[in-house]
Amino acid sequence: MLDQTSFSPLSVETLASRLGTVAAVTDRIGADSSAWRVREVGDGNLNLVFIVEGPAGTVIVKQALPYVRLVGESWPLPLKRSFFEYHALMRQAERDPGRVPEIFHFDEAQALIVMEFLSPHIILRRALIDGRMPPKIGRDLGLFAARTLFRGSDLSMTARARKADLALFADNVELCDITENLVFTDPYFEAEMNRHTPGLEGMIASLRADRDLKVEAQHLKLMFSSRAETLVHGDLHTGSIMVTNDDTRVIDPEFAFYGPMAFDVGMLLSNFWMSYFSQSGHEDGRSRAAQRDYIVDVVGTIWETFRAEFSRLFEEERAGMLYPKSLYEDQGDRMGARQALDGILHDIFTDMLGFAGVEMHRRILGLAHNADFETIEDERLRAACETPALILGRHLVVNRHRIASIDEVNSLTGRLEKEKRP
Ligand code: SR1
Ligand code: MG
Repeated sequence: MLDQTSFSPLSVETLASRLGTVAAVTDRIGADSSAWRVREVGDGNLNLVFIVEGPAGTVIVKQALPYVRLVGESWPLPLKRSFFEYHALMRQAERDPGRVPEIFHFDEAQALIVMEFLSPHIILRRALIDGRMPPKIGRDLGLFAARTLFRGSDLSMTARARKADLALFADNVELCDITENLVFTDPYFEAEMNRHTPGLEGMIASLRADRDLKVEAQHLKLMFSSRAETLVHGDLHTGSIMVTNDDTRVIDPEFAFYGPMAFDVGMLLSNFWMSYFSQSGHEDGRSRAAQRDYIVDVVGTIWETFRAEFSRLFEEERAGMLYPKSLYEDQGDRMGARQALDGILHDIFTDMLGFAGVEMHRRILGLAHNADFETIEDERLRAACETPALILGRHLVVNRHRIASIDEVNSLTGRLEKEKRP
């Protein structure tokens, strides 16, 4: 049990004296802690993040706070999320080497992780807002999703190892509770912490009166809470990814738990589609048409890469208890294995669309909005950008079983974007 009594939050003033004797830090940035330069740069909803620069190098120190930073001490949140983040990062590093920051030190009592300083990386969400087009992200993210999701499941692990991990991450109750409420429920009624851009009231009223939508959103919540298929990142949006033109890193898996295969991919694609609709709010005199085309291309690449890599792993690495080769390949029935794989991928695709839909709604109607829309200062323009995302979100949640391909969704985003223009 984590002893919360010894916990003490770091500050810019105290960090050097607190970590000055930790070899994992001094070995990397230099032992003279009086020469360290410390900046707090956390801009997320939950934690403290420090950049610590010494004569020999730089590290990141991330520390959980015992409450939700975005809201304040009135919303307590356990420090143990740092433990889940650490363990998720270790597993992701094994399952897709090089795609997460290197971890140098973990202090469970202080809920802090010392990790690689990624430079000159920037947050992907920021890059997309600025109109940048990092060229490798589609492939990198598709591979990351396929490898981490496949290799954390009963398709790959021994039943004993997977069940041990299932038990380990089952205690991440409070972070799951955030998602269960904020993503699947709060957008669909007048929850206390909800907020929205003025001008969306008519749209909101119609979404909250939409019985099919509310039923489907709860079906998705049931899936989220009960389908312990694999270790998911749990919060895989474009703010949890850092990029350069040559490198892509996935950060912040503190929401990790055993959940549905489709959850991470749904969250991820949703955030690209929201970025797509936000582009016209960032035009600044120059068209963002090319940026929209780029986003469509990235979405297609992520999904196709995910499919291809998941299929490869299914064929080459399938060693868990599910769909054993003894039933198919070993009997000369390769078609049987193919049929099983097609069924799995079909279900992931359908569920992924549903998760993408609720994510759109919660980022526009709930507590935690995204900078893609929030940085559009003109509220009328912002509402105009958010409206097609709300419409698409509803379509994805309610009609997901009837959507045949990722191209179909990308074409619909194009039509909705055109319709919104005067
Ligand atoms: C109260 S936490 C709000 C959101 O921030 C995190 O990044 C997750 O997305 C969570 O839903
Ligand atoms: Mg985060």
